[in-house]
Amino acid sequence: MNATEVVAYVGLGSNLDDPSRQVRVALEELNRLPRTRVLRHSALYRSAPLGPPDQPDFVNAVAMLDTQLDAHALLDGLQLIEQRHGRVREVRWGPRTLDLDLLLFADRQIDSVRLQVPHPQLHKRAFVLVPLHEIAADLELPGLGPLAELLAGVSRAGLQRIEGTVDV
Ligand code: A4P
Ligand code: MG
Repeated sequence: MNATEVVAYVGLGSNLDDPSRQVRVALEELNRLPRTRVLRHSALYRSAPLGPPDQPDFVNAVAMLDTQLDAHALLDGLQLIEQRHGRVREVRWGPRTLDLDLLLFADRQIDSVRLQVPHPQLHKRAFVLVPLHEIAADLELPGLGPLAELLAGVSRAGLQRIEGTVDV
């Protein structure tokens, strides 16, 4: 890895139009972003919706990337993939075909108009912390502390690992 490459983590979520397939296809698309590779990804997890309860369960996963893109260019790439999946922004925290959140970008803390990293909700969400822990158990989150400690503070109720997940 040369000096311009960094490791980043992306959270994937879908609860419409065959969510498992949406997430699997998105993992392949992440791997095709310019100057970016998926190094590792978690299993898929089924999770009860956070937000309006009258919506289907989500499928969530987390991917570890290495990338030479800067954080905003990576966000552009994530949003293009979301758009290809027919994502229409309507209800906050409502149903979506694909949501890609930039969870972590190296050990950076970013607070711009378009981008907050670490993702502001990350430390409260079992559907992010559990799959993240599966692929990066020893992670330290900038400004937030050890992943294992954050994980101990959230409930796993409503979260279920989907067995039989195959690698891309
Ligand atoms: N933005 C700022 N920081 C980031 C970042 N780190 N990663 C900005 C991605 N985007 C970031 O996002 C709105 C704006 O956030 C973007 O334009 C970007 O510039 P959005 O995805 O359009 O809006 P949203 O997803 O409706 O809102 P929000 O607050 O991002 O929702 P979340 O946090 O993504 O949550 N329940 C379960 N079980 N599983 C889920 O995956 N997901 C959500 C959505 C709600 N409930 C869920 C799940
Ligand atoms: Mg989002």
